[in-house]
Amino acid sequence: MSRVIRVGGAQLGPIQKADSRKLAVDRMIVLLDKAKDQGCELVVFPELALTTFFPRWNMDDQSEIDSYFETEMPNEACQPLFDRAREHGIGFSFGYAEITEENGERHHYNTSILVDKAGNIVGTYRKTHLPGHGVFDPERAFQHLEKKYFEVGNTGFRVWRYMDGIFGMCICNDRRWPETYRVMGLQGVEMVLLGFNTPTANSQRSCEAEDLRVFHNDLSVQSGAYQNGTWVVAIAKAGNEDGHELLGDSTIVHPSGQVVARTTTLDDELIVADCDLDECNFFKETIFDFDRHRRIEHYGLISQQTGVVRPD
Ligand code: ING
Repeated sequence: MSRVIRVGGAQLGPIQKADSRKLAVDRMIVLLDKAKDQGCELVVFPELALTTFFPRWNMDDQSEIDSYFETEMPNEACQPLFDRAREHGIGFSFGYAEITEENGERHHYNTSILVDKAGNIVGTYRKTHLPGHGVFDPERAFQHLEKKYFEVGNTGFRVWRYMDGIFGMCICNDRRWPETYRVMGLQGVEMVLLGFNTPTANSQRSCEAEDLRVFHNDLSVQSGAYQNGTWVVAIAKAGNEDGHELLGDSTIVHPSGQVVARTTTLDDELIVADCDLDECNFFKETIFDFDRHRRIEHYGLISQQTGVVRPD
């Protein structure tokens, strides 16, 4: 038996600070139509897909900061995307900046949602690993203020039964941390959907070459896929946003760790792959049969200790 899903990775090119959400959604709909034409059932969009990557800008006025966030989903700007996806019978995921009220308090998260073919939001994930810094850093070539604008997510790494499989989500920097995939792997995840906005330059090491960024991007998602016997769909917002370059290199990765599809531009670009969820089984039942091979009695430090404690 095979459980093949034709998956589309919908990379977005740059979104400028001055661009409207409508422009972003219109571009997403064009990619959705292309995905329909190619028979896709599921489309994965990037992190913060509705706006520019605003954590690169230092802002102190909360109303200016909040202007990049959505207070409800779907909302007027996004409804056309939900409508077109439902017309096409396509499920999708995308990332956005979320303001939510919890116990009378407003919270700000870097969020991704999973939407089914009928247009229902079946899963919400809020970014756990927030990279960068929480206050303006004059030493950096450019800012990366995710710790200033977002709270650490309160969902953890969940999975959902969806489209005949077990699906999970994470966001951008999460993909660099093995714990991200392992927690989902321990829940049987068969496809991890993630978006990213990754600067091609290292704000703290200007000499770092772009190909090292590509290498680290591939290394992170390929190892996550292989070590947990899961597909990984990792989709960028790419290109030059107001003078700041974002990495492309969107990929669809097989449970073997092999890349089966990769973008070649820094613009709106759809990659497509037929992903058989049953391809996960061999890896989950042999080399990464967690129940047979893992030795949790030796893993305690991973969840008991945050930073490094060196021997005297
Ligand atoms: N962006 C980057 C990412 O993790 C980063 C931040 C880049 C951290 C390179 C470390 C090295 O891909 C987001 N949005 O997390």
